[in-house]
Amino acid sequence: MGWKVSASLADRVIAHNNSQPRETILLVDCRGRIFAVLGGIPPRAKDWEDVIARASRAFKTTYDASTYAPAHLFHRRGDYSFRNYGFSHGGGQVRPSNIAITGGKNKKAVEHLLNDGDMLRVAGHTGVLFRSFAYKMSAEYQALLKDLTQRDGDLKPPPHPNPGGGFWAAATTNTGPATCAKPHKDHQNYAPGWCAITPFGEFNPDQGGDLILYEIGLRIRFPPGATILIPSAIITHANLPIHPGETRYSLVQYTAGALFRYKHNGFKNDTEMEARGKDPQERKASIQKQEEDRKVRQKEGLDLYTHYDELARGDYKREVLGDLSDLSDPPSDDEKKTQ
Ligand SMILES: O=C(O)CCC(=O)C(=O)O
Ligand SMILES: [Fe+2]
Repeated sequence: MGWKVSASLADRVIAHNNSQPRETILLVDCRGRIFAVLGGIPPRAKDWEDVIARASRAFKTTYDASTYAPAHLFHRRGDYSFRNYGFSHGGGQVRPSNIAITGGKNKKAVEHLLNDGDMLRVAGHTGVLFRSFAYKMSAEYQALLKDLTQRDGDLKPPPHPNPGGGFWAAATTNTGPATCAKPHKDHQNYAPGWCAITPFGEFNPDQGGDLILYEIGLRIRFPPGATILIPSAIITHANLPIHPGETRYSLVQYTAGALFRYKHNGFKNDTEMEARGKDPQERKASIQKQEEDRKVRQKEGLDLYTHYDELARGDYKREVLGDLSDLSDPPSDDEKKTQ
């Protein structure tokens, strides 16, 4: 493998966690916002090991049945095969569209993988984690998916166990066979949003495959079947290499930031917005407004994270406590009586 973790980063490793993958670990920032979740495996699913073993075989079958262009074998994120499925926006497109897949056999193979019953259970579990620990954010994702698919019936997100119940507009199937990502950010993803990463395959998680989060200096043990949700557009992440002969695959569920912008622009792309009004002054004002809007939206984006205080008080939907920006304690029962 062509990279390694620098000594200075290794020094900053403060967690080698998930040794009990049935536990969920929340990463909380200095303002109490839950900005990432080490979701582990579903605590009550006794058969999860079998689910993941079968899904891992389905990844191998998909890899064997597919052909890959060089760009899907050697790329910014590493030297391993991958295929994206779902819909996205950008690259000068007028409106969102399904991600093109070259070759009928390749399309069938990836569709077969994502529709596999065990993969659907994984998709269901990741959705539960998203909903539980970032309810407002997950609701935005779900609303976006609904709005876009209702406007354009041709758009097909990855399958979900409850039809119409999914969150992410696209999925990357990293078919390896030795998926080890180099340090990167997925800058096209919605910036504050979460992507969900689940590894599969036959590798020893005590000796490789760990997920490194650079800016926060964490190395996280990442066994097959565990799920981690991170803002992958803003945190540089990578995997430790695995041993020769081992296999590692992963499923990454994500939504492109351009889809949120398209909705925010009233279902228009950025270029259409900028072109509004032929008068140069008008156009300049429109672009400036868009920039200002973007800053407001960045702040609004951060507000979509659940605060740990809210969760600790049972308010996972962030509806009971309202604005917690001053982080003060809620009034006690006695105080409430005198108010
Ligand atoms: O497989 C992983 O753990 C990470 C994969 C990843 O970051 C990606 O595909 O963008
Ligand atoms: Fe990534």
